[in-house]
Amino acid sequence: MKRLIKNGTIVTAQKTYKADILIDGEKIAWIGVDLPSEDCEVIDATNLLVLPGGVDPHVHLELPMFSTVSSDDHYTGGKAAAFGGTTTMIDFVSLEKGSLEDNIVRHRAMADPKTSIDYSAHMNITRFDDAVESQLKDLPGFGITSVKVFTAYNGRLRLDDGNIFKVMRIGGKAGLLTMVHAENGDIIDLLVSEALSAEHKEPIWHARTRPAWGEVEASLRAFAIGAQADSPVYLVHMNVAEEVDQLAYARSKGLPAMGETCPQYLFFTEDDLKRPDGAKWICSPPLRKAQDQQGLLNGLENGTIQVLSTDHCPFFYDGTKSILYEGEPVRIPGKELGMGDFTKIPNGLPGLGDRLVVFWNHAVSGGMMTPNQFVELTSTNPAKIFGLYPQKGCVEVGSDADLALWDPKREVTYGVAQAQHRTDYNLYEGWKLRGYPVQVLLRGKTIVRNGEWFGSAGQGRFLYRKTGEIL
Ligand code: DUC
Ligand code: ZN
Ligand code: ZN
Repeated sequence: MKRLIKNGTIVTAQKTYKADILIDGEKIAWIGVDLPSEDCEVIDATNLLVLPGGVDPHVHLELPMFSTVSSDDHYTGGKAAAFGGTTTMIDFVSLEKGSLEDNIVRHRAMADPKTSIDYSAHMNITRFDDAVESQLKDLPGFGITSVKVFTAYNGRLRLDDGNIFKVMRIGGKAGLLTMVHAENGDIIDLLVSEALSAEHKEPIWHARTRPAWGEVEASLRAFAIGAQADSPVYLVHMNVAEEVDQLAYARSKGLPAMGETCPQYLFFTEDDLKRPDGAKWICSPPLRKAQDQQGLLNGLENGTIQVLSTDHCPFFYDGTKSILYEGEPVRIPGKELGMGDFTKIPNGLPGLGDRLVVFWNHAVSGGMMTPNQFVELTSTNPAKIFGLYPQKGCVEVGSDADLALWDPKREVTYGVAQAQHRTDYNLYEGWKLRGYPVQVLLRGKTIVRNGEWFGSAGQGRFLYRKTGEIL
């Protein structure tokens, strides 16, 4: 049966207009005024906006960390995403034993049967040897057109600059985008060991041992290595105002440099780490200062930063106690592992389901951005940069019918009960939000309506991506 979304107001990155949307199977088949409704199931979108489903290009699902694992998997994470209006997510293939292909196959064997929304993955390049060197160019054949490298986590994830250069040089030729986690690994390790020797173990020391300037220099280094390797560079989880300056500088020189930030860096500061429950806010890189929040918001507003993602990597705050998830008790070791020692607190926080609602509330309901800019930052740009456009990221004939029916007037007191993440806390507990998705469709099928879930494990698909655009 065809479905007709009637009387809604479509919001794309370019324009806002009233029109009906005819869905045939999984695709948008027709967009027009007063479309005929014979033989259609009609969805009334009067007084609602119709947005393309959100695209979150930076999430970590079931990621092993320390002696535990991030508490959302591709089912629970996808479900939480859908409740918040996001219908596509991209996570990361960790590089463990075997070839790149072996690792991709293992990752997909874990994720494909579970995923409840469409997903793809980036490939982490955390070792560089002859095998990796020869296999990198094959990644697009597996539908993976982006890799992530690290300038921190010495001895674990970091590559030296020469090897980052080699990854970028091969990647640039093979149509891969290199994403960079930019911090100064040497200085972090030194400061962490000094802090521990001085018995500084509280969560605030997580921020104090990862200085902002380490990110500033590492981000310019990343762009400069990209320039030498003739490769595009995408800076992940930007959180420092001066990092935005580096990105603006690189772009002003004509470099193919892009970047993202995440809601936690816009709405919280390192002062939150000083709270009694500060462990909830531990993520890497850490939260910064009020002037950084402003620099990041300005960067999003003026187009220096292209994407708002989440770096979703949730852990329980108290993993010794169960929560009820879909009626069953669940507990997964979490932040309590680092009680009394910040270096043992799993790094990461929930955000996948929160991203659209908290950012809309602030940016659009707050009058700082148009709904079109919102769609651009949260759906269209990530779809373009990561090679999913126009299948995802837009409302166009021929695109997947991934849609969020959005009530801009709906007011919600938000928190762990509304967010559907599989964890025991939410950063935005008690926040009053204005603007909320009331119905969400994945490839034409309603998966969320008025707070009810109609989705299932495995209904999502792995997305084979093409080379993305440089924005
Ligand atoms: N940062 C986190 O906080 N968690 C997972 C990975 C990352 O980069
Ligand atoms: Zn990172
Ligand atoms: Zn991350």
